[in-house]
Amino acid sequence: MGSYFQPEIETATRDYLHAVQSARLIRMVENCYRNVPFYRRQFDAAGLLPGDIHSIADITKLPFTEKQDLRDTYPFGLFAVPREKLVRIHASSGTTGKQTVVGYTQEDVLHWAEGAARALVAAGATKEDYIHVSYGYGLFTGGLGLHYGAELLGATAIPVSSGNTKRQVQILQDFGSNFLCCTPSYAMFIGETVAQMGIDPKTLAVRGGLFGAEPWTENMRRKIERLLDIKAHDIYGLSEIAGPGVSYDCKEFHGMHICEDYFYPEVIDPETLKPLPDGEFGELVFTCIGKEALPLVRYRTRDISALVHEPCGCGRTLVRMLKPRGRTDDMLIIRGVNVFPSQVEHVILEQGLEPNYQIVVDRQDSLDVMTVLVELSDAMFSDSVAFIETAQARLKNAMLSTLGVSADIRLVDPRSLPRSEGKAMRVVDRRKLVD
Ligand code: DLL
Repeated sequence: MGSYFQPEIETATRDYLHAVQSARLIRMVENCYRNVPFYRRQFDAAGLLPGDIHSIADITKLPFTEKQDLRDTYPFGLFAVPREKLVRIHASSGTTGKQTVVGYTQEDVLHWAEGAARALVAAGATKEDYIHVSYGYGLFTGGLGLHYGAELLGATAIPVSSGNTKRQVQILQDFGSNFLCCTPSYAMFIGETVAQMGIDPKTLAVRGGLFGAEPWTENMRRKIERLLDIKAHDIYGLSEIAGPGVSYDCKEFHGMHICEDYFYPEVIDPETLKPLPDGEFGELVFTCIGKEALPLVRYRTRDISALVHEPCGCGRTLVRMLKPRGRTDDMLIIRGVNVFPSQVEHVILEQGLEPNYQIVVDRQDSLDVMTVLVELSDAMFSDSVAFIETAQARLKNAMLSTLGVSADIRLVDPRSLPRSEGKAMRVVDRRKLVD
């Protein structure tokens, strides 16, 4: 048994949770129908009225929402509250340079912070602790998400943000940070830097970490734990639902407990769209039953996971999701940043180059490295070396400003990239994610 941030919810009975979920779903559906024209149209098309929803068991009557719906209504079209009720906007990258924009009311920020605080406590943090946040601060939800969670807990947030790894280590050492929050690949890099700087991790005060925003494995968990001499906890979230803290590891490390009082989960077969039983892997779907500003209905995350309702040794009754195994779409996560191959293609075309390209992703010194190979056209091939170098530099800058993550660019000879007779093999992902 451990301690909980909100035991009344985290250890509630199923009946109590169902009652909370049912009441919130009914309120949410009314809110959507009244305030979001998109949902009114969807419900009308399905012949549904808010009065048809009586309990959480009726959730399967509702239509699904997809990322495309957010794009089609960019930027604020799915918001259910007037502007004066919004207190925060975040965004994540999209396919054609357009971002997926999400908004929060004061209540929404509080509930999100509660999720992050639950995650911190489940990892063993208390109000006595220094929480070192190395997720990026900005439109990405990682930094501010853990930051608000730490403050709500009453712990001390250290908003370091990402980058400048030696300085990160210096701060860990000098401030005596107790918990480290960053992507698992960055945690590995920080761990390796600690070793390079000749520091014995046992001399650091850091006891645990909350690592997420990208898929990682049990093997990587063991490596990080060894490198930093800590317990490495997984934390999951997505901007559309809330940031980090939608679900989190407890001390049992058998799946992440979902804040199902706010984010109701289902796992469906992505082909038939039918719900799957416990333990079966499929596409994770969330309904934001407790959210005011962006109450998404049955949002298809594209993440592949499975649900487990069995009781957990930690005493929490909240359902668990198993470590995400990948995605049903082609989205890549490079150093925590979401990148779609179509976005890369868009930049290449914008720069007047041919759409014959390949994206190679590798891991060097625990960090993701993305290289984009782009074929020169015959005309460009005959140009001077200086011209080609300028084109390469321009493309590199354009990639960074559109994707938000840097890419190495290699302009290659015409017709030198492999052609495919079926689907183009645009991505070569050399990162090993299997244990
Ligand atoms: O990555 C929010 C977050 C920040 C989560 C910090 C955890 C820690 P997005 O940028 O919108 O939001 O990306 C969401 O990242 O659909 C998953 O594919 C992936 N993802 C997030 N957490 C995990 C995790 C943030 N723990 C997308 N394991 C999601 C595997 C994860 N994949």
